[in-house]
Amino acid sequence: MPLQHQAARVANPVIPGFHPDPSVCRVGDDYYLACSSFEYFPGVPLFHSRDLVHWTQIGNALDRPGQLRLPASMPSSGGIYAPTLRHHDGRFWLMVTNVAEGAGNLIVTATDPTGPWSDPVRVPGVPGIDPDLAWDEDGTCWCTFAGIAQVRIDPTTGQTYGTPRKLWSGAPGAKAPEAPHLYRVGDYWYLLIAEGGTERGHCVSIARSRTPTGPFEPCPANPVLTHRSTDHPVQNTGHADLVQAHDGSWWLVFLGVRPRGGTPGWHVLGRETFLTPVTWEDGWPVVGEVALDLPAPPWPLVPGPAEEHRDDFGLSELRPTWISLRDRSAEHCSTKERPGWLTLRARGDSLDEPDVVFTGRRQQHLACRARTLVDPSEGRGGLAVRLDERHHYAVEASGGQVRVIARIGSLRTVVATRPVPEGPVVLGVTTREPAPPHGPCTGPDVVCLGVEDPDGTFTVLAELDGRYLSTEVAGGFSGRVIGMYAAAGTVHFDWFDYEPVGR
Ligand code: 6LW
Repeated sequence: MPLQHQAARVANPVIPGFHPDPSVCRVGDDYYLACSSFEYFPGVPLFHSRDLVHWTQIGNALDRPGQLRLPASMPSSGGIYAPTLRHHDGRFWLMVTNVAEGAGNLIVTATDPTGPWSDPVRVPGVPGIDPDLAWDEDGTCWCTFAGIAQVRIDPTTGQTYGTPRKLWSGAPGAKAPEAPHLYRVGDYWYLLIAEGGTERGHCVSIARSRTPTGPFEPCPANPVLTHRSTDHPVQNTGHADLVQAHDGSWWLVFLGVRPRGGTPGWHVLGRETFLTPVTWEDGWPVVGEVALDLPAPPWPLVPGPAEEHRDDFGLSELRPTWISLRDRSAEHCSTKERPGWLTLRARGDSLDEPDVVFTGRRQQHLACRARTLVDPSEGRGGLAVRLDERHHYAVEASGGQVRVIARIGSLRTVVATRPVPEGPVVLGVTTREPAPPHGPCTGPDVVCLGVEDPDGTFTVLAELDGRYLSTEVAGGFSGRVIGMYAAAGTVHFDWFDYEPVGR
């Protein structure tokens, strides 16, 4: 891999788009990171990096139906929450919660992080979300989870021993002590947590003890990271994980959001993964300033392979960046049925269904453009920007017509229609900044949906306010996903391309 000319500053978020709850570990000079995935299949995106700055998705830990079943009845923002990824004893360990009814906590392992990952081991004795795994010097394993409580565990069998004990709940009165990670650093065990809820009050706090089981002494400088009550462009900073780099320096990965527009501000890409350096003073970590352009780490940068903007669906397996709603059975989603095309077969008649057949990718840039060539001759379907089943914009084709549909809360409306020649048609969506003047009521962005004429001219059929596809409006934990769907019959897609517009 060629080394990039050393840049002075590098872009944050290091993993943009809907990639929350990052958990990171290092094996030699390689770094691995996992995120939450909620109602999408496959679950738990996994990334690799050689420099902590450039991350390439190498797979998804839960990529077989036997590992992950997400029932249609499960609401959006249910499903897979907050993994912990660790390397111990020659193996990768990933513990995560499936909040879908009857599922709970589970552990999967792999010797190669690109997979295969094992079938899940269930952990019924851990009654909370955000499970962490940490091993004592003698090999004893501790599972610490939201609350913050802890129980001894055999991670190979999922057996827990005794009842969970409360450890520390962060600042008195603060809501939602969660996202614990426990580490041995020097003479202390450090318990890193998030608190204040995952919204504007979110923060990161830490406590330490001589033993992994406490008692824990809170850091006098808590919270060690928060952007609450500031006008910093990165808000909701929290849910963090620490890693010591190969040169001995320390770094924090954490989630943050980029709200835009007037007041109260709307973030549309979900919670993203950021990086910042950490130093130690008097045995406590000091979190460096969070910047959208981060001072480059003091080692050669190693960019991964350039991201391919276009997918011609020529491979028998979909790339790991594609995610589908609830499941991805061959009957409903296939690149084999019509080689060189993605074939989606409908189940449910609109994007308003929680388990509509939808396969997409995370919107990772504030301004972007996506297009697809759809053949609707055997059905009805199109291109959508989806936040959840109650918040989405789509441009769809069938029967010689293209229509733009907006669903906002309980309102659904056809915003525009246009006749098109029968046969395959290119549908497109772009997101851009609102035109000036900007005021207190200006939204975060504008979502433009349209169609390309046979001569290649793109016609915008509707320009819609992006705030309605933001977390502040829709609620929940996810972010925008742009993708293809089938709402009736069988719909074929020849290619899909996505690219940032500007930076
Ligand atoms: C996650 C919790 C949180 O389990 O949000 O921001 C929840 N932190 O730790 C869902 O991502």
